[in-house]
Amino acid sequence: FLPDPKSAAIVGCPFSGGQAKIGVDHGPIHLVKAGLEQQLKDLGWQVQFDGHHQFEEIIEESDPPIGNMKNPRSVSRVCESVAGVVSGHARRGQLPVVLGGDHSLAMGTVGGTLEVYPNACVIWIDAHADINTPKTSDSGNIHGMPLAFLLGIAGNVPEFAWIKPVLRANRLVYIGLRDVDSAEKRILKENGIKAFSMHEVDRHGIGKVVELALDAVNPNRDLPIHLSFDVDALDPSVAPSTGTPVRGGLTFREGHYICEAIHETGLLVAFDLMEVNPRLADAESVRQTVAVGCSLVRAALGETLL
Ligand code: 4U7
Ligand code: MN
Ligand code: MN
Ligand code: MN
Repeated sequence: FLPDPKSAAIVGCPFSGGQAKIGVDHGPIHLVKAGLEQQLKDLGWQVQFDGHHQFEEIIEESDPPIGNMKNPRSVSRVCESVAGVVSGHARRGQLPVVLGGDHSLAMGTVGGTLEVYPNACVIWIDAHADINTPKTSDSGNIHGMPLAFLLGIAGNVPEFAWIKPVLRANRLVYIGLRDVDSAEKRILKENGIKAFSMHEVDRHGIGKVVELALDAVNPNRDLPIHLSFDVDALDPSVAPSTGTPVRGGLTFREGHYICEAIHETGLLVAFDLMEVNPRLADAESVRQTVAVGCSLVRAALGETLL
């Protein structure tokens, strides 16, 4: 089944433990302060927002690395709780709009979506592939690993045993990649995962790329879609306030086009907006990044230009 038409739930996830820079936990607060809830209501949506999630009680005070994984217990417990919240909203027919926080949270968001929509496909918009395993990751930052856990290729990490290998490689597609680690390139090849890097965006144009991406994971246009948007997919001139900016990214319009085109399929069941960090860059850059974040959510929920 699909969610009720025009019923959404904003899930604010102020969490930064999947990476090392302070501030990304303030992303959701800024996005909501900018008026996101009312903006979605103005588009005709019923919006539930119960305040940001409080992770203090489940975050582990002492959380030494496991192998090279940083803050593993906190990340795991936060994601497990987010998965429950997301699946709860989805079961009630609402479209979860999850505001990060860092992209490790996607273990929770995608996990939650796939509990309710087991055949959903995932469209991952990012400069990065986020598919390192604990063994291949150089940084140890778990926001670079969520897809490895979701695909079940991360190896045996007992702390993450709750994550079932719910995502199949043929249901995952990327747009926007331009900073992929060499081990990640191997993982993508070995698993036959479809990816459209900035090279393909340059070659075909964004319109064609979105069509090809949908052909890859949703050939009959009948499967539910989880759209996970890392704001660093956008060019740093468009979205400067993020922890791992990479030049040569999507333009303002290319980012919005992706959201608009996915909305037009009528198949969107969950949307993540991740990695907005209002503590990085100057006040005007922060304002710009938060505004573009809100605007992407609106596009995914049906805002049109005409
Ligand atoms: B994000 C990186 F090494 N691949 O694993 C890593 F380049 O959620 C970056 O996309 C990960 O922002 C970026 O640390 C994670 C690095
Ligand atoms: Mn990224
Ligand atoms: Mn990411
Ligand atoms: Mn990032």
